[in-house]
Amino acid sequence: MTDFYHLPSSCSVAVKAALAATGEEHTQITVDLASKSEAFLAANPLGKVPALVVNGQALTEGGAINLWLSARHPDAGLMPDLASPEGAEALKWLFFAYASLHPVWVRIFYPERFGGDEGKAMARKLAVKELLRLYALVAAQLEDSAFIAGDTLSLADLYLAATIHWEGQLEDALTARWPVLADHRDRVRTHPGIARGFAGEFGYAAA
Ligand SMILES: N[C@@H](CCC(=O)N[C@@H](CS)C(=O)NCC(=O)O)C(=O)O
Repeated sequence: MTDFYHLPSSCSVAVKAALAATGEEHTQITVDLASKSEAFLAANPLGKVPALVVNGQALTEGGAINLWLSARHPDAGLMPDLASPEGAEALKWLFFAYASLHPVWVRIFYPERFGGDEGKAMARKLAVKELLRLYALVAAQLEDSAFIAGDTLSLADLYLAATIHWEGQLEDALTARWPVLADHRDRVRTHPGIARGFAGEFGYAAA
């Protein structure tokens, strides 16, 4: 039995997409961040999505959850052989997405955590600057390839495509500056197997 704790239009969309692509059976539980249930906090004491509870074992960290799902379902083709050069490239971008990019988005969503009430405007301003530096790398990579780690979709694409939808948080849209990001977002969210994960999210019609 698998329970998936999900917040619509958040980073947990990447796990929703991997669940759809792998066909892993699960029950989706929508989280209300303003009123966290005991079961959700037991799954992740930090009170963050995504969390997966598999036969009583709690899994957190979106990148780890998705790597585990992909290892369980190699036929879904969500990652190349990790020991190959392609695998190294896909892992590099997966960790870039979760370890470098996501924390910067957190600074934009919750600037008061980093600067308090007095410093939150500056915390947010510096985060936007850093975010643009990181998406410049993503955009440069996507000038030459359809997906972030080459011509085949991999797990980092799921997370990146979700985050590009958050550009409404910024004064200047990422996709206006880098149209390749819009192409990538649309390529991923309409990809066979993945599309069901994005359905009902970010204003798209439900499946
Ligand atoms: N390192 C965690 C971060 C998870 C995370 O920050 N999730 C956000 C939604 S995108 C959340 O639940 N935020 C609520 C909060 O920070 O209070 C992961 O990659 O899974």
